[in-house]
Amino acid sequence: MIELTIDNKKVQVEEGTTILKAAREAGVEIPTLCHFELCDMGIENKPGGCRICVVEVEGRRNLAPSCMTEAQNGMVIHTHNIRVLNARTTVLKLIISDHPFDCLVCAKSGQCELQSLAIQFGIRSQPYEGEQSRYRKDTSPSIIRDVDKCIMCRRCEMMCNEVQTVGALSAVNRGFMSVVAPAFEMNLEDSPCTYCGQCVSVCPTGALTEVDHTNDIIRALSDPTKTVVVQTAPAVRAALGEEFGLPPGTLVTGKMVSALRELGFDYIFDTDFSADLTIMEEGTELLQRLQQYLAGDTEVRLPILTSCCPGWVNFFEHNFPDLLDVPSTAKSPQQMFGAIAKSYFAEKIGVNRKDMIVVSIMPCLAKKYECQRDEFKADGNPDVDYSISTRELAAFIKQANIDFLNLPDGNFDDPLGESSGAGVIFGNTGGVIEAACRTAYELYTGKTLEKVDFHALRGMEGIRSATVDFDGLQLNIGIAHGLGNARKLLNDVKAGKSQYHAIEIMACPGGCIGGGGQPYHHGNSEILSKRIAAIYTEDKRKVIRKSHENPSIIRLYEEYLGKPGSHKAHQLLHTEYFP
Ligand code: HC1
Ligand code: SF4
Repeated sequence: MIELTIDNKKVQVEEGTTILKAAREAGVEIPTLCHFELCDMGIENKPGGCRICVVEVEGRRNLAPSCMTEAQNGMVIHTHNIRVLNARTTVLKLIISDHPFDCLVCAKSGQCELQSLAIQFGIRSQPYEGEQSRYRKDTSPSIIRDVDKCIMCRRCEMMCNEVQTVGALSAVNRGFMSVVAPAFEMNLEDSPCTYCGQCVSVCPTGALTEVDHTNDIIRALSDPTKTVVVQTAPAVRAALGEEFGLPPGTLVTGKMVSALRELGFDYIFDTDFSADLTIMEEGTELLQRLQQYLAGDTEVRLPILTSCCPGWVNFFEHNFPDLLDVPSTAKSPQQMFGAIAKSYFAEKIGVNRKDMIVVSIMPCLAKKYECQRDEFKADGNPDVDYSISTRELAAFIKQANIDFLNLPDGNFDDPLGESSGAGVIFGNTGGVIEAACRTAYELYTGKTLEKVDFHALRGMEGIRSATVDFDGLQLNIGIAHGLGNARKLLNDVKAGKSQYHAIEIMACPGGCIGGGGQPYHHGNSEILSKRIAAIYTEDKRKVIRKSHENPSIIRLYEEYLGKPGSHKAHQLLHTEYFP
């Protein structure tokens, strides 16, 4: 350990700690724009570019960027004296001189880190006549790039290249024109982008934001000829409350349902229901492949890969076109829900599918792209019309002047609102495969699974593995979250070296709870852990915790689909992948 003094406080830290981290450990907050860290996951961006975090080190002539400078024994540091504040203000003014002044209409207004610093440092006018760069806006199905607002913090580049290994974003041009962009400044849509949204979740300004469909939904809700149905993803309930000032990890399932009812949706259903349905189809597929394997079929495609995460689907379509027959063919719960809502449910209530609008509330930005894919349409009519993020829902609730915090707890409607605990845990890394094990175990062994909590499958390590005992059959399970980790497992599959029977992959660190459409967590991994804990609490509270025991799922098969894997189930609930 070494000892140093920061703002007159004695601080002891491990050797090798930066001044920025030492200050944080001492409870001294130094502002930054480019630095970003998700501690538990070893994710850190410190290009030392923004220079907002400079501090004075006694005895040194120049101010030091605290994110890049190692703390040393005996150092005396000032983080907020007049010299530091002047330097920080000047740097900030220079950044602002090359930034558009459209805060009133910016999608990030109120949550922009540059705006917050401008307020904190009392900047009230455009300080320097900078050369304003001018770029066109780039709109993809999920993400808008407003590149004039890029401040070259390069956080997005780190997420895209180092964490996700997608490589869609890198620094281009020089001087005022330098920004982060896809190669040759092509549109995001033409790049290998997966729409995972991790770049959006770390962008400090309005340079990267989601495509907002709230107005389309308001229009649908105002149209008396439309029946508007909404589904809510598992991870939304564990994070929506943060947008209303509730502590991270507060479950707001009931308030969310009440808010959606006040907003005017005709039916409020749950993606957890169709997560249960996914388990029925994907679990059946897993068992079929396993039985073929046990019967000596050497051609069988194992490990089976989960296919519910659209960022991950985009990733393997781009990067592993020769493995397209390995993932499960089961559609994602979002898309299964849409297919069932516009067939089974529409028929039940006597509504033509063209007069039904299906909206999904998702923690994810890739879901916006997923619901526009052609294979999820019938005669051009999409199974899911609009997907909005947790953040967009929060903004919509605020716009409608709904007193969210004082709403009573509402209940989902029947029949597509009933779900098991297995459906809920889809929202966390490891949850999909745990849910699959709860069902596959009983289907395979014919025995009741007494202990439904598979603790070996839980956790935050980027790649995890566990062996689950199916009454003598040792099932090897792999789990990866974050696309860089997924790539490692997929390379082994490609090389024929994978020891797994089944692998769950989620594109975002933490799974959907850390999705690109969730409330900004500012790199605080404790927030992700609390959301995960909330999801497991919701699972524990459920009377039914196995997908195949969900009475509405049982009825759906009895009344409509026949058996899991039936011809009708395949028509409605399965898909194919394209290079
Ligand atoms: Fe997810 Fe899924 S869990 S992909 O992480 O399989 O987005 O929450 O809705 O579709 O159920 C997201 C979450 C979500 C789907 C489910
Ligand atoms: Fe990269 Fe994901 Fe952002 Fe696309 S959405 S640019 S893949 S981080």
